[in-house]
Order: sequence, then C-alpha cells, then structure tokens
Amino acid sequence: MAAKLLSTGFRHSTLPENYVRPLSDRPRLSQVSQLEDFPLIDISSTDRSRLVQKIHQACARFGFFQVINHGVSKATIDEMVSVAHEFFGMPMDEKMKLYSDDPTKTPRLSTSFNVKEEEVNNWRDYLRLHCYPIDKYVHEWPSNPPSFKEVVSKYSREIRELGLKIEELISESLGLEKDYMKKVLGEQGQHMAVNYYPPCPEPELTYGLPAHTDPNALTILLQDATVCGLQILIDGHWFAVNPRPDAFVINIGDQLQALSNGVYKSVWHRAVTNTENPRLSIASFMCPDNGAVISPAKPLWEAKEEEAKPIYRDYTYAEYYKKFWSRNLDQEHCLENFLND
Ligand SMILES: O=C(O)CCC(=O)C(=O)O
Repeated sequence: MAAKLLSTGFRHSTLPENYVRPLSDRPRLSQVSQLEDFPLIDISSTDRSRLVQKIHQACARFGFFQVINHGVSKATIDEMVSVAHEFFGMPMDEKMKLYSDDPTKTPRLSTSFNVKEEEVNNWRDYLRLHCYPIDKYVHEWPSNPPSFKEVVSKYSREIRELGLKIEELISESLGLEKDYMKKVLGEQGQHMAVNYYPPCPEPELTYGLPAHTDPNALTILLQDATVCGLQILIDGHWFAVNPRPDAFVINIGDQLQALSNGVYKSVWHRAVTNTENPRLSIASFMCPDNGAVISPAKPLWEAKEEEAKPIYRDYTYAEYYKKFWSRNLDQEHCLENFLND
C-alpha cells in the first residue's frame, strides 16, 4: 500500500514526506483571494427567463455557482453529514474492509486520489459509491454505521432530482431544448465521493485534492458548513469558495464543456487543508451513460459563421472516463486529448 488511510484519529506533528509537494507546486495560501461576486442562485425562482440568464452568466464566467432553495431538505442534509462523520470515525479494522487502491472498484474507501499512479500523495481519505440505480448498488454499500444505507439512499434521490433540474436549466441557458442534456447524456449514472480531510500539520506544503476538473457532466457539492477548503481558478488566480450552510456548490464538468462547445467551462478547482479542523465534503457526480456519444451541440456551431466548428471530436463517455483515470489528476485538462484537428 503506497499511502495509508489518514482518518485514524492520530494527529501528525509534521507532514510525512510522501505528502510534501515540490516548491513549484504548493498552495501559496496567502495569495488566495475571496470571490466577492460568486453567483448565488435561488433555484426556486418562478421568473424562468431571469433564472436561465443567471445560470448562463455563471456557467460562462465561472463554471461554478451556488444554489439555494434547492429542494433538498435540511433533515436529509444533516443526516447525510452526520452519517459521513460517523463513517470516518469508525475503527480502522471496520474501515479497512472497504479499502482499495483500484480506481475501477466501487464501493471503495481509499486515500489521496489515485495512489497507484501518483508520486506525491494528497491529504484526503474518501469513500466512493455508485448511487444510481440505487437498487442495483445499495446492497454493496457499507453496512456500518447501521443507518448508512437508508440515509445515503434518501440523500442520493433528492440530489438526483436537483441535478436533473439544473441540467434542464443549463440546456435552456444554451438556447437548446429543455431536455437536450437528458436525451444526449442517456440514463445518467450518479457517483458520490465522501471526502474527509483530517487536520493537516503543514497545509502550505500539500493539498487535500490538487487542481483538477471533473470528468463527468455536473457536480453537486455539499461543503462542510463551517470549514473552508474549496478553491477555484479564475483568470489564473485562486479564489476561495466559502461555505454557505443552506447552499450547494454546482460545477460544470468536462462533458458539459464539450457539449457546450467550450461556451461553458469545466473549471480547475482544488481542496486545501487546515491545521485545526477536519473537513468533510460530499460530491455527487452526474455521469453520462457509458455509451453516450458526447459531441458539441450542433445548434451551437452549425448555424454560426462559416469558420465555426465543433472544438471537440465525438467520443463516448466510456472512452473519456478511461483516459481520465489513466492520468495524474493535475496534468493538462483532459479535454485537450479530445480536440478536433
Ligand atoms: O472538497 C472539496 O471541496 C472539493 C471536492 C472535489 O473537488 C471532488 O471531490 O472532486
């Protein structure tokens, strides 16, 4: 095992060497700014055209936004957070039953990102689950804590509804039919990463997760309500996205960048650590069907001026996903491997 689980309860006084980044690749936390105009969107708004316009602006400018009045109940969120904390607090021998460093295996409890590929490890443990269709996967989820399956099923169902609703708004915001994404992405899968970042002795020297873009279509992130850690790259500068207890953070994944022909951005983001508090984040990924053929939506380039053309070639999501997991997380944007000549 190249790296071991971090969620042992043991407090390190210095950072073990295998987590130390080279000087050229450190978070430089003092240079990170607060994002004053980070979009906050009330998704329950009945003014559809204004809502669609706000989504368009947010996706084109930031690739990220926060939603409030999202329809996922507070009880569902609180229970999810609490069961996730309970999970990572379980004894090591219970947790190790689920440990794997094989990125193709689910469910898996693992650490860092892809321990078999990377040279420097990341200060994170994570539990990765497939969540759709629930009936197909629930039997393989952890049986402990005892409420895990019930709580995560409920959370996943409510999140899926929100995700599909946002995809409709995104379709409309590109001037496409409301169900454009639904049709193209096929029977979408839903994955979950429950991320646990223990307090880190030297946050300046390492990452919880280094800069990456998400390979899927859309990500719905629940951040720890009190501990900061998420940062996004805008115009070459890192900005902190501080948590709001009533909001989810939404981001465009690589597949929506491709479908929008680059109009919307799958933006680099990362998670940093702190010395004081453990941080939890729960990412739900809406993933195209493996056989879905991803190509820039024709209406976005066909009727445009002569030279307009699809930036990306056609590919299946299965092809993309395989490529993504064969690389290091912080290499070039994975979509660059799918550019048209
Ligand atoms: O922990 C965070 O805020 C970011 C998580 C993330 O980017 C991921 O799970 O892909």
